[in-house]
Amino acid sequence: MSKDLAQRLEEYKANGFTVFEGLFTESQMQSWRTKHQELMDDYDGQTWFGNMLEYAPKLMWSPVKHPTILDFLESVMGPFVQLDNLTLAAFPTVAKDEGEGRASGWHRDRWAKVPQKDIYERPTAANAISYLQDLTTEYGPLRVIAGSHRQPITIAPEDRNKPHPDETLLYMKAGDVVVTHNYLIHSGTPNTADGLRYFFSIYYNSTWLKHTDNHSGPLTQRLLAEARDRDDYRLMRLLGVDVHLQPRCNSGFLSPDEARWAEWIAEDRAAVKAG
Ligand SMILES: O=C(O)CCC(=O)C(=O)O
Repeated sequence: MSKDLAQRLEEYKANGFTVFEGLFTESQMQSWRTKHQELMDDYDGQTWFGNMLEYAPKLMWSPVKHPTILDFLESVMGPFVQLDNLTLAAFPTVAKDEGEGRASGWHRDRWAKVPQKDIYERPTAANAISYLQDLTTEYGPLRVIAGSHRQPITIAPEDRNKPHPDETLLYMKAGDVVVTHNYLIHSGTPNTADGLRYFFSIYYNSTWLKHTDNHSGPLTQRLLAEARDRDDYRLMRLLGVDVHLQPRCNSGFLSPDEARWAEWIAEDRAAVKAG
């Protein structure tokens, strides 16, 4: 494991998130904004779109299989990473007196639970979130409660839209990607800027869970067939096919998990056919 990856892992275990700066390019982001505009036009102003891989495989496959994200996630979750859902959304502007000084809504993410005290567990899911504009005060920072992925913190319903005393505000730049642990408590901030606040979420979960997006569409299946042709098990897993699941999930568990994962990751890499 490279030093950088090991440091990130440590940071992620301690805080429940890590930020990769500048992972997506302006031209990628422009193509995603354009696609979002087309979808909004086609679907009566709808602003929230899941299943984006099927809607736009040519634009979306490259961020979903981004090696930096996948290498990190495999170090965190083991080689058991699938795409749960791919969401491109835009939060419209709200009036300043409605939005200022508020959180959009504190929550943990899909497939989480309230953690036990002081215990780090590997995530069952992880969100790779990016924004297609800089998050200024007006566009609304991401709020996180660092360390809440390993504390049984709860928030009363009446406080779920209020700033939290232990929050950290992340003013991410366009193209930065924050990878969060699904037990991490976080919230957006209402958008009081002039333009749409674009939110792009690549949500991964463990291959033994169900996935939320439908990976059976013809365009997604084409990506799966290409991965199969090359014996690219990592890319097949993303799309819901984990041919090693049974032996790897019944390995006896007498060697350290991370050492076993590293062996399996190396085996998967060696199996990929050039092409
Ligand atoms: O709006 C944001 O910045 C975060 C949104 C979010 O966490 C979510 O929709 O799960």
